[in-house]
Amino acid sequence: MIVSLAMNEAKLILVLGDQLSPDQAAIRSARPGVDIILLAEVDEEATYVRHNRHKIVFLFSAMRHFRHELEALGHTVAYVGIDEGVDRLETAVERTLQTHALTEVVVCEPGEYRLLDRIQTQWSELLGVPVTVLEDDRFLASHTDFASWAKGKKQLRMEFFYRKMRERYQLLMDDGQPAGGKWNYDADNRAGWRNQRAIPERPNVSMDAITQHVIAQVAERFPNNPGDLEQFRLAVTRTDAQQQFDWFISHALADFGNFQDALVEESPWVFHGLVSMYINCGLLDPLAVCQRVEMAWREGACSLSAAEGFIRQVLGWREYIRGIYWYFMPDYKTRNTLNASRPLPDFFWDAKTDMRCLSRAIEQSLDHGYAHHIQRLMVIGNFALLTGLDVMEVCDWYLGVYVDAYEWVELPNTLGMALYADDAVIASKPYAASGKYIQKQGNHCQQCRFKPTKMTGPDACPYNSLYWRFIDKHLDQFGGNPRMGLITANWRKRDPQERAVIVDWADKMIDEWT
Ligand code: FAD
Ligand code: DLZ
Repeated sequence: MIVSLAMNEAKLILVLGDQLSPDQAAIRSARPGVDIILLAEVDEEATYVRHNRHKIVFLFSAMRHFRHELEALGHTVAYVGIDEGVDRLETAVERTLQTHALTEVVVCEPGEYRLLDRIQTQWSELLGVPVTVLEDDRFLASHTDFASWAKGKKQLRMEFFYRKMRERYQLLMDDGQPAGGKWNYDADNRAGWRNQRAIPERPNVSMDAITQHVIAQVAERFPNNPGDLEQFRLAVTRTDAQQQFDWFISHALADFGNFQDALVEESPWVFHGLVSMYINCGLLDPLAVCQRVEMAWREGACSLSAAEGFIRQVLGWREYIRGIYWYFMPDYKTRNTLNASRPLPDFFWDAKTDMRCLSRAIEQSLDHGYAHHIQRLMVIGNFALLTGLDVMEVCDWYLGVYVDAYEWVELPNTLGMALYADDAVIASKPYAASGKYIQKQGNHCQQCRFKPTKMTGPDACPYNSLYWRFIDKHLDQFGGNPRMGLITANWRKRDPQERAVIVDWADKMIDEWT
């Protein structure tokens, strides 16, 4: 008797907007016909940073489609739409508990500390029922895996973590050795763009009535957020996301390797995968994506350096970044190694700057919610690093503006990798570069009024003097870093008057922007 009562006690399974996988832990625990699955579009999640409208449309439409996917699997779904004006997730949960006889809440752990902390410390008391948080096992390294790898190590370098992951998942391995005899083909992934290839047109994703309705709602509710909704082209179902990925395999993967770091005036996407948004919200599975890329290489559809370059990003960087986030939070978010505190220039919100590379990268980030890695790291991030922009303001910008951004992945990439603010956990030296690097990687400089060959003066590329000012400002700090030794020694050798002119010029520009 007791057993059957317990069996009939129904649970509320809360599914967050980035947990849209039918086999995630909380949904696996759901009993069709007994438990209720709740999906809720709520004000707080839509406004805690200034999200790109593409991100909001993408998630709301994907959530609405996921509801139908769950119902087709026999689940009962309670759905709260944004027009119901529910303030936050706990309110949606509370209401559902009141309208159904439910005795427990189950949720797969969220990807942001702010939410996990609140659920773990407040929800049970607030809601009056037990709340169970299940580990998110859609990732390929669990918290325990990462912690046991990290334990006792002085430096947590991605490369060594990645090798372990390759062995564990037997990706690109032949007889216990890395395929081709090398673990990493990064040196083959850095070609600059000189119009070597035609860049294929991305296929259109068909837009159904659900997405059109969400676009209208979001346009009305979020009139001042970035995002040109006329250009919304993202897949919102598992099938369409898979089709986008299949297109990448057939049309772009072969060139992805060579041009991974290229900066291209004509195309925001170049040969990139455009899959982070789908993997991060659960429409694509990270292991399946890697296995498919390995298969493409084994079938001769791409080079080993292309396949390895891609798998390194997903199996290596993505898992490593997530490991770092949970290993060091909440302290990680408070770090600011270089004491950067300048306010964000206005052009972060309208892309109106004459620096062509920066303007293009910001413009497409605002319009589409997408920029590829080198734009995020070496154009926008590099500018923020050199200028000393406030770490939290920059992080909030990245968290809002990109369709694929959740704090577990945004924060270590921005605060750690781009801004060198995490006490050198991720990067052993700052990813700082002058205009020369940007010129080498692409063709923006040809359209730019600034000259990468000039250091100061109205037509000098600002990245040049900003770079040397940055070195000058942190000379003592960087002087002790063996990887920065040559650069700092070169700077010290320069004529003090010449140095002062460069630093003053950079200071003047920074004062104008911030
Ligand atoms: P591709 O170039 O095709 O790469 C394939 C996949 O590898 C990506 O889809 C992604 O899943 C994974 N990947 C590659 N690099 C990283 C990385 N450093 N960290 C995690 N995954 C990686 N990625 C996000 O998913 N969300 C973010 O909020 C985010 N913020 C970033 C902020 C900064 C400052 C930087 C430098 C990088 C950030 N990245 C972020 C990583 C990377 O830039 C994006 O994953 C990538 O640009 C997504 O485009 P894509 O799918 O075309 O990637
Ligand atoms: C990003 C986002 C947005 C815009 N809106 C919602 C929402 O209304 N409901 C929801 O469940 N999730 C949303 N999300 C994703 C969450 O912010 C995300 O689940 C947490 O930040 C944890 O990663």
